[in-house]
Amino acid sequence: MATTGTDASKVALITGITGQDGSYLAELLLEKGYTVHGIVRRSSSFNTGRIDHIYKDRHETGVKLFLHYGDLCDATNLITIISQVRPTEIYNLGAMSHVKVSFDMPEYTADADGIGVLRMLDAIRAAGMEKDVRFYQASTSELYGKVQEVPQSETTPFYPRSPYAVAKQYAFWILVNYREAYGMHLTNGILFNHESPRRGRTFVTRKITIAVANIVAGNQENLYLGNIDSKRDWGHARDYVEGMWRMMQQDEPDDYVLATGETHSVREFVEKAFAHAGVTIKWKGPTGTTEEIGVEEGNEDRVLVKIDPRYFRPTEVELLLGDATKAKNKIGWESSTSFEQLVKEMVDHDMAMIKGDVADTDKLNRN
Ligand code: NDP
Ligand code: GDR
Repeated sequence: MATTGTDASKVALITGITGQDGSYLAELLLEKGYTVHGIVRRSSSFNTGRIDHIYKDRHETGVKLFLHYGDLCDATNLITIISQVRPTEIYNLGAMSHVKVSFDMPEYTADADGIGVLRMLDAIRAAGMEKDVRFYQASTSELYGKVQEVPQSETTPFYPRSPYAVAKQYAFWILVNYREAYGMHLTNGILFNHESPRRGRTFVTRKITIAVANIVAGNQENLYLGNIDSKRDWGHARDYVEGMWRMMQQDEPDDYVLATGETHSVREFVEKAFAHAGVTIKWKGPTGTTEEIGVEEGNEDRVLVKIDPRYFRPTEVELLLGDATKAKNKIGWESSTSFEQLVKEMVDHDMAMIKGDVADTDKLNRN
């Protein structure tokens, strides 16, 4: 694999560093000897729980992680940060990343997820750094949307099905355009769903694993879900940030799919998660309707899963299954966590978190 310079000479700037992927990526880059700068949104409550364990006050010695207040909706701020930090690699992970919420906030989503990328690219140009920096854009399998082809690869046509995906499609193409127009090192990583114990709690996998932990502990009765028949290609976020880094080490910029090559329904995720906690789910009622329920096998009066139409999307992405052959051949990347391992790690984590044996990152803060 082609690399440039020693890692100690590398300076990364990460937008979205407080998110799931940003926290794993920051850990990885610090391990590799990078100096890491992250953009953090000002919030009235602490939003740094996922990175508190790697953050040191900048007055201490040996500090390699620096945080800057900023926002993808503020062009002047981005120009200032990029000009001051002069990164060698930028990872643009910041986004309003919730598909369902994008239907409630379409304009903001377009601004942060679409125009935000344009602002980043123009900030690089304003800083005169277009030949000095490599840029990673967090593109998504949501671009494939309505099923055109299975499995989905870099050549599958896009058909976005949400304001989020439409904004990400703008981001994808403005990046390709700037790459061709200005010869910049810009790469789209088209990542399929990836999860972890650090996944936001309103995404379906984490919502399920926290609910399982709470139900088993007797803190909660039911789990309410939307469409349990949609299928996703779910990998582990830790594996996927390694793929992002590998893309940035290539001499030539390109676009790559990262995926596991397996797909599973939400229904299967629910079954596996409960099974791991010792509960067997049995489905009752008309399949795929709002009357369907999930009960405990052998104790069928105990209703564990209910369907709430509130969680359905106006337009759904029914089936995602990725083909990551190009990433395997060109950057030597493969997903290394199985579906079973992923579910187990998340359920184990959330059961321990409910018991108080591991920290709840949403409650941590940097005093
Ligand atoms: P998260 O939702 O966990 O993190 C999103 C991050 O973006 C947070 O740090 C958030 O800050 C920040 N952010 C939100 N809005 C803005 C803004 N206006 N300006 C600056 N920062 C902002 O997402 P993930 O870590 O899961 O995903 C990372 C990226 O990858 C996102 O762009 C997502 O769309 C994309 N993606 C994710 C996939 C997945 O399966 N996880 C798959 C494919 C793509 P705060 O903490 O303050 O909210
Ligand atoms: P997704 O992730 O939309 O694929 O986007 P999410 O976990 O939100 O949904 C996956 C599937 O589960 C169905 N579903 C529910 N979803 C949520 N959130 N809550 C529920 O109660 C529920 N019930 C069923 C959804 O309808 C959907 O089919 C994620 C995000 O990380 C994006 O930023 C990223 O781009 C894509 O993955 C790839």
